[in-house]
Amino acid sequence: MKSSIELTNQFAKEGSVSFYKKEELNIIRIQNMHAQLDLSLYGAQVLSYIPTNEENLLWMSQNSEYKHGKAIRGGIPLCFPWFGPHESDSSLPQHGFARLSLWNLEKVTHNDDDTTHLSLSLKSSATTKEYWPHDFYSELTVKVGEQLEVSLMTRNTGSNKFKFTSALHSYIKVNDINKLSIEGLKDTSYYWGFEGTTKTQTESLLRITEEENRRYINTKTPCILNNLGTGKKIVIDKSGSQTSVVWNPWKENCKQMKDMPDDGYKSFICVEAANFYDDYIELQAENQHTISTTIRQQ
Ligand code: TA6
Repeated sequence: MKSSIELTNQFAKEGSVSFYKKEELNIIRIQNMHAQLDLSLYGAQVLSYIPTNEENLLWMSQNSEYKHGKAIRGGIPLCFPWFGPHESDSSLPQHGFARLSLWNLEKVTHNDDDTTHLSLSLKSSATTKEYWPHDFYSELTVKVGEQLEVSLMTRNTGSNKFKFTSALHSYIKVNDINKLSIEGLKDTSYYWGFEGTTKTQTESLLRITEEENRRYINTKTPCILNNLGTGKKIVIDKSGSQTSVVWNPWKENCKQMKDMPDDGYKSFICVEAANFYDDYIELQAENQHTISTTIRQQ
């Protein structure tokens, strides 16, 4: 693991790229004319995205820990190479090992339009093979501009095909969950949690009034979050994904989660681009797949 001094020497640029430590973890901060973004190298997890003169669009739990071996609660955790519990071995970590791994910072580039691109990599190793026996190379690209774009590319670097599921588990900050409505999922079928049959959403606007754990299938459309009362909308678009997840744990579950304040559920909604159910990804040797999400305020 590179120290923050080594990272600073290699990548820092006065006024636009800096590093700091949060408990055990190295965080990179990007600052440009469009936004400020913090990302943890552990998990390659975006922690915050603050468009200039605006508030953070992402939610981060004030009770989150920043320690190796723990998932960070908030921002955009990467779920890979499986989403949810492992399908056959419950001793393996929920949502895979990507969010629990130290990623390598490969590049930070600045472009003429003052956007900044970051790329981080994770490749198979003896450690990843304790969880998943395949050879792979994953690259996370984060584009910091007028909108936030996060793309997770995975390539099969072995000689046998493999399958995986994944998600960009975005925690979006909302002013008040009771005043939130989500547009874009009308007439879309979804599984609720681990239920085996689907329902179809008939409402054009989804309101969150209790625990929600909807896994929409065959959907490619953006979701628009209306923060009622503020006049602000957040648009979450995606590609390389036909599954969208909407999750809020609500009151009781939230109390059980140590890394979330008791009333945390009131101020976020997870809207996730995913590959799950029939939308799992199968890669032949040398093939690759990219799942992306964009988040912007309107
Ligand atoms: O995406 C929804 C979900 O899979 C829920 O079932 C819930 O467990 C959530 O993710 C959070 O998972 P985590 O392991 O981060 O507590």
